Amino acid sequence: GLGDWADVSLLGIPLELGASEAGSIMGPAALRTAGLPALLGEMGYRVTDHGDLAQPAAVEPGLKDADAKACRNPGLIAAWTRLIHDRAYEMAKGGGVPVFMGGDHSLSMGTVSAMARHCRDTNRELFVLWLDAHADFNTPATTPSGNMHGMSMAFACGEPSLMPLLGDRPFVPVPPENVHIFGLRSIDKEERGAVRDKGIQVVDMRMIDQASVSILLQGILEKIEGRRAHLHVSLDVDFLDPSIAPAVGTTVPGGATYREAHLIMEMLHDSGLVGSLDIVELNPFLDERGRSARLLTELVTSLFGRTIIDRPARRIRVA
Ligand code: Z70
Ligand code: MN
Ligand code: MN
Ligand code: MN
Repeated sequence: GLGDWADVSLLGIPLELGASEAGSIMGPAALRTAGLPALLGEMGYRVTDHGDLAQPAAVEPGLKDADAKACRNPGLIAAWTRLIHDRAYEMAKGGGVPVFMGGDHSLSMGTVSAMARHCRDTNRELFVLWLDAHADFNTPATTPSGNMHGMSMAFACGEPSLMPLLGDRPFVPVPPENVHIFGLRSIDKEERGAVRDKGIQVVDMRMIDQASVSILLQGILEKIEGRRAHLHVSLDVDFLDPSIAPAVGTTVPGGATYREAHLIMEMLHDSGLVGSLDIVELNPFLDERGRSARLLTELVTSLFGRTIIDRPARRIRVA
């Protein structure tokens, strides 16, 4: 139920092997430098910082030969996925709200699968809000790049060719109708077909322009409200417009504005539904005087209840 004052568990995931551009390995350090743990502490949360995961050794990924060949770093991504899943699952069991500081978006294979497993244990429905310019719904058979950060949502929904990445851990898929991609503006041809065929819920940028983030997000939250639910938010930096968040490898023009992004975070806070958060694809090597890291930190404090003026208190649900 709703905790009086939730605990927050931070985990740094310095992973960049799922992307082609190096630098997101420094993401957790930049978020710490921007003050994320300290600010949450000052807001009154009990913050436990679990530090950064250490790079694991590659494992045999278990993919079919042709699939492994189509992917970059499959043995290391498999090792990371298992490590992240194990730690994320333990953090969820420990209570409080896990915040995963990436690292590229392939880390969500571990975090989302762990939240799905935790939700099965606790008899909750998992919903995923994927704030991203991309759908990340490629498979080894459809990827144009080989980059596994473009496959994490397909994995979380149970893409069969990717299942061996999780090794012997119990895999619990996210029902595709519980996945809301929000902010989509770049999708590959075959991804588009898969997203449609699977029944993934999509809010694209055109819809945002025509109907506003407020109305569209409210619709999603109303669907989830009143259920035994856990909402996992996966925030890809490229959801934001590159003019306000330049620290990202593949910039896509036409992203969310500063005000849209803050409003989303404020509405998510007030919903009381958020159970866990990924912050991914921050590449500090490409940042301008730390502004992207600082903006992300600000957005996270809005998600955790920072307001412009006093408002009736609502707390994040302890999932
Ligand atoms: C493309 C691919 C992607 C992020 C790029 C791009 C995927 N669909 N994801 N940047 N965060 O290569 O699969
Ligand atoms: Mn992404
Ligand atoms: Mn993206
Ligand atoms: Mn829980």
